[in-house]
Amino acid sequence: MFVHTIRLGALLAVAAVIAAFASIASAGTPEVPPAMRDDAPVVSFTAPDSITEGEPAVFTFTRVGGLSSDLALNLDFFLEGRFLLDYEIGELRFAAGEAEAVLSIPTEDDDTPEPDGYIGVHLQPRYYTPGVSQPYNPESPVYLEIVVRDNDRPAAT
Ligand SMILES: [Ca+2]
Ligand SMILES: [Ca+2]
Repeated sequence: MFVHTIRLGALLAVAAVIAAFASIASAGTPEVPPAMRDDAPVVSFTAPDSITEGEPAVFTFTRVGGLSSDLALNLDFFLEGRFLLDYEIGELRFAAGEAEAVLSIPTEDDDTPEPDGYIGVHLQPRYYTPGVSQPYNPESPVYLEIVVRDNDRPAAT
């Protein structure tokens, strides 16, 4: 549900995003990258409605348009519940020539009865500059979440 985009969740990609900005800033070349044109690819993504804990949460991204260069995505992550095995999620990018990029986040099948949770991904524009064409254009819906269902029964009392 889109309402969750305004919720403050676990922002897991901050370090990767900052690192990406830093490397671009230090490059110091005023050259306009090839993707910064009006023919910027359109990126959309899909995800299942729900999984059971222990299954990976898989978000599949597709780009339509220029495929010649690699393309990093700017993602925000939202989380409810304790389902992740690893809270460090690396940068996701399309390889040059590839129209599809898959983000697979492993979840843990623990023994703890707990409420169902979710993993949400918000696809953001990349390096937003007012009035300048973007390296890619996110296609709606830009936010999807996968419900993570618990599969443990409460302990007998
Ligand atoms: Ca379990
Ligand atoms: Ca559990």
